[in-house]
Amino acid sequence: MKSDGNGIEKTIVAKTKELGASLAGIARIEDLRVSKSYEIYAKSPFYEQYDPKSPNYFKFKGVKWREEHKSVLVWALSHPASDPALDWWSMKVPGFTPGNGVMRLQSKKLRIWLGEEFGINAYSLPYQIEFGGAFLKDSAHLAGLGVIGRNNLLVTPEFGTRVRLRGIFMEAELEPTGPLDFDPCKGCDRPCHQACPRGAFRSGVFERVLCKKENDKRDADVEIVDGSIMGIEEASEVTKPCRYCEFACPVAQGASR
Ligand code: B12
Repeated sequence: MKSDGNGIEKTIVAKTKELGASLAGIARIEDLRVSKSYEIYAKSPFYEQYDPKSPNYFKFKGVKWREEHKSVLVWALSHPASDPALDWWSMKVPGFTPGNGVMRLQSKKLRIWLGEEFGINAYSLPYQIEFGGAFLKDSAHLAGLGVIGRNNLLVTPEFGTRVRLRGIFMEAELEPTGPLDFDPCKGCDRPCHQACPRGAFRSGVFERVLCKKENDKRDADVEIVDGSIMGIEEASEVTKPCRYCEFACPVAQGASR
């Protein structure tokens, strides 16, 4: 299917927001394939299952990006500092974090709606790259939700860095809704770099190994949290990922949903 030029993209973005997304947009998969993360990741994968030498290196564990997938719908859910539990991990929570749980359901509803409303076949992307997921910051940049900041995160005008992302591949050639003309890091003295407890920006750019040290430590530092906080019946073991670089970003401080 091809865009009819009559604003199907606007209808899809509006529906995504109606279902609870804070921001939404569309990008071309051919642009995503050549985006920076794919170039870098092929040289230094975070997950050892990723095999850049395989004939089709988007193929992980039998999951493959299909030729028919032409566009990605990407959306953001605001994760304000006032609602920290959205981001806490528990094996007992569907989708592992309360925020991901919400986005998984949005994804299912959107996939069904795209089929019923427009006859578009869609594929709800898993979060993990090694199970066929896509790089969501690059997708969101191309779709115009925000730009990649010096903190290595997507910075959006409306919510700063404090969003979580999700995506759906669509068998439809749609017009991209981005990128955005926005340059929030220009002239900023980079409080995000100072805030990192591991000095992950000490060289001036993000160093994954240092960031991972902090998140691995937090992974081991589990706390028992009441089920009511995580939206489930029983108490569970919870880990709280690091958010110092996110919270330090001055863009849209104080924004809630
Ligand atoms: C693996 C992973 C991690 C790993 C490894 C991180 C890494 N960056 O390598 C660990 C556990 C360390 C981690 C840490 C964090 N993560 Co993380 N992570 C992921 C995951 C699953 C894949 C990311 C990845 O491997 N990218 C590939 C590498 C090569 O790229 P990169 O280093 O991240 O960044 C590249 C791009 O920015 C690109 N780039 C640079 N400039 C430009 C310019 C343009 C124009 C474009 C298009 C691209 C581009 O090049 C960069 C490499 O130098 C994504 C989810 C997903 N499916 O995308 C979440 C994700 C990126 N993480 C997220 C978050 C929030 C975090 C943390 C704050 C921890 C937390 N509270 O969850 C920290 C932040 C660290 C930081 N400042 O980057 C969010 C980001 C939200 C946002 N606003 O951007 C995501 C999207 C998950 C989500 N739930 O929404 N993460």
